[in-house]
Amino acid sequence: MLDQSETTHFRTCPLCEAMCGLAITVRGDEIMSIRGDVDDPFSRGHICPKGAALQDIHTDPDRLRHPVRRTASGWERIDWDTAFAEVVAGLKAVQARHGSDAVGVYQGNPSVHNLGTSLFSPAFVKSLKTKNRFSATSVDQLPHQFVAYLMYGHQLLLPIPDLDRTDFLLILGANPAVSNGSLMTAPDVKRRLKAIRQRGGKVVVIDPRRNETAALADEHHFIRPGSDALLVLALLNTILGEGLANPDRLAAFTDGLERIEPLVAEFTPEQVAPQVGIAAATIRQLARDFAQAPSAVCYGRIGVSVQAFGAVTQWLIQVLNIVTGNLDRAGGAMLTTPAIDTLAVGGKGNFARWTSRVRGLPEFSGELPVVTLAEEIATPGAGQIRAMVTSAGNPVLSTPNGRQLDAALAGLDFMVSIDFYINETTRHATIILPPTSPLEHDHYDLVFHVLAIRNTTRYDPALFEAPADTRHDWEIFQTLAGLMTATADSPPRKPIPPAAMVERGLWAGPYKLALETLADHPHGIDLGPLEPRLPERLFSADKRITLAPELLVADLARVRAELLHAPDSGPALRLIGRRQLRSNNSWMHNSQRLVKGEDRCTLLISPHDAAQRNISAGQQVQVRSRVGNVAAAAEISDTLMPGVVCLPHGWGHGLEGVLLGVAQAHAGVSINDLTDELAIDPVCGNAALNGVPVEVEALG
Ligand SMILES: Nc1nc2c(c(=O)[nH]1)N[C@H]1C(S)=C(S)[C@@H](COP(=O)(O)OP(=O)(O)OC[C@H]3O[C@@H](n4cnc5c(=O)[nH]c(N)nc54)[C@H](O)[C@@H]3O)O[C@H]1N2
Ligand SMILES: Nc1nc2c(c(=O)[nH]1)N[C@H]1C(S)=C(S)[C@@H](COP(=O)(O)OP(=O)(O)OC[C@H]3O[C@@H](n4cnc5c(=O)[nH]c(N)nc54)[C@H](O)[C@@H]3O)O[C@H]1N2
Ligand code: SF4
Ligand SMILES: [Mo]
Repeated sequence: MLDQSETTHFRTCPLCEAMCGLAITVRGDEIMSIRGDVDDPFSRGHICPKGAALQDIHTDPDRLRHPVRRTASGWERIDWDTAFAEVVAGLKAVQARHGSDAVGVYQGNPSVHNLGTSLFSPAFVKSLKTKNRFSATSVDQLPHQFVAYLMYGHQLLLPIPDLDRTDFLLILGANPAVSNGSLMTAPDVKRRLKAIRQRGGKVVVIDPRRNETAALADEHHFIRPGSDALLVLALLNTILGEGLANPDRLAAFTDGLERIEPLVAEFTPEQVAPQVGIAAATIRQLARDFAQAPSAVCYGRIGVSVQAFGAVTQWLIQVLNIVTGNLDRAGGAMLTTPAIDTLAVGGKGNFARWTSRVRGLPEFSGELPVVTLAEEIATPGAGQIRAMVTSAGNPVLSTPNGRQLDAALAGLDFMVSIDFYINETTRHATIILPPTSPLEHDHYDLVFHVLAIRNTTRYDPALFEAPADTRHDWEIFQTLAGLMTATADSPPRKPIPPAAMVERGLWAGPYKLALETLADHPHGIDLGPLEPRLPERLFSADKRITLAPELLVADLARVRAELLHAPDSGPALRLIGRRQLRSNNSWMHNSQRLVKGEDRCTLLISPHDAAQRNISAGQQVQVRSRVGNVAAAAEISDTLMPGVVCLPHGWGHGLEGVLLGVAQAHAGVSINDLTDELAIDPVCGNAALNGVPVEVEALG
């Protein structure tokens, strides 16, 4: 008999990076309400509409609870033993015929929000012995990891803006007021941004769109998409030229400080202003304000990561924080001291140990850039991908030229997806293995505590018991790894469940916490503000910062040739993306409460560009790029810089075979039917999703 009294459980929202505490009231197996947990010392009761929509995922009739197999007449339910056996047979058959590299893997964003996947997918992926591994990293934060690896010796040693103490926040290409922060876990981020100004500090936003964060800032400046490297170079030029640099204690363990001034010499504000679209005087003033603030931090996110100069820009942002002495000091960019030291166990990083077969793009930490996935599947020859494993990802909607990938996936010999939805990607699977719902398994943020603006820790046991005959992500991976590697004389080993691994990690960590202590604190434990960690925390062998890594210094030649002395970009408009509060990448559109209301998949266009093309508000327009075209309603808005248009990402659910009833009724179009798999940052292979040249014309 189910207990029919109401009880309230506290757990972390796993959807975005903010780690909000939730208070979930249930009666039996029914969710009565989901609210913000006011007693969570970190999130203080904050919640966004997606947090409440966790209920919709949990109860969604379209969410798979048991494995399915694709047949000519539709999907058929199969039992777990059959599913596992057929998956292993399918993968092994392709390996036997074509070699290990013929099996490709794609891991999506929720992988890092899922404890079981984080802990158990690596062994399975390793068991495949394939060089064809891909993930959402290369449409996202690859430049950050690449730069951290080169400068600090560990791909995850990412300096985090000390939001609660900074006097000056310079934001390039991020919209935390909507995204709730990224590589900057900061629940209730809007309140924290407002607090900067309330205590006399300053917030400046640089963005081709006057976004929702700009509304909270002192200043906003439009910037031509993809030109941020020039802006930061000019800031450095001014700071060094005017004698405003002061690396302070960082100088003692930083190599290459003397190299920066000559490198930035030609990038004066006057030189870059026409390309960047910001007046020279404004750039100079910004440089002075930044350098002279008691503390300051420059923070660049997706807008500067997924562009052709992502790595060099993320590097220059680090240099700016360092030469002004703002790395590793209160109010600057700081390093965390997480309760479980994920960095100590995770790999430091590797680069270019191999390259992709077709385009020769370099591996980073075992993964190839996902821009090359479709051609690796579609191009015949030795090493061609003939089978795919996807887990917690939807690359048909989330990676550039999604239509090309869609077609390539349709031609595979075998595909398995570990996912609870039949969406644009998983509809191509031979077999889908669905994990339990987010409320049915334990949760601990192994990654986001490392990226948080305060040191905190929080462990959440499963809220609901998993229904009979279901599997958690970790059980799926553990079973698959076991079956892939088992031989007659070495049967699969008994696994250590996630909770026990968390317990070990906590105990080995800097605070020596017991899991019981966390269990006694269901609202989480605050471990205090970030503290200076350098140089001890560096992972470089000599405990020194490499301020001017050769790979990045060399890329300044491309900045010079393609940005500073860029030929006139012609009449094409530049397409950028946007996030929306009630979306989470591609996969929350099956929640009625999140999609209700007006069509959100609109093309933002400036009044100037609309007038030039005789486009009126709400009119359907066609957007065309090198790779494809889509139609959307125009939304004329002066929040957009002239010459730039903007579509949200994650929409485009109208493809045949998608089994998401609500999402299909609000299908929208996919921006990644326009983004170009050939547009990349050549240094690390990250996708250049922003700044895509497009033409727009009125329809009908
Ligand atoms: N509601 C919601 N929250 C989310 C997500 C979601 O889908 N929905 N996704 C989550 C994920 S996976 C991530 S990685 C984070 C991302 O978090 P953010 O980085 O904050 O993401 P965006 O909101 O896309 O903000 C990117 C900004 O860059 C601007 N931009 C575009 N091109 C350029 C350029 O060339 N230069 C400059 N300076 N700016 C540019 C855009 O106009 C936009 O304002 O958000 C997370 N949070
Ligand atoms: N043009 C453009 N494209 C973009 C971006 C952009 O700004 N502009 N942003 C990029 C960014 S930052 C990111 S991170 C990517 C995201 O790209 P992806 O990770 O490829 O896509 P998602 O939409 O996050 O899809 C997540 C999938 O995981 C499933 N899922 C959810 N939770 C779980 C779970 O616990 N276990 C399992 N097994 N599955 C689960 C969902 O059903 C869904 O199918 O998109 C990128 N694409
Ligand atoms: S802001 Fe992020 S973590 Fe907080 S409730 Fe919304 S989706 Fe969940
Ligand atoms: Mo992301």
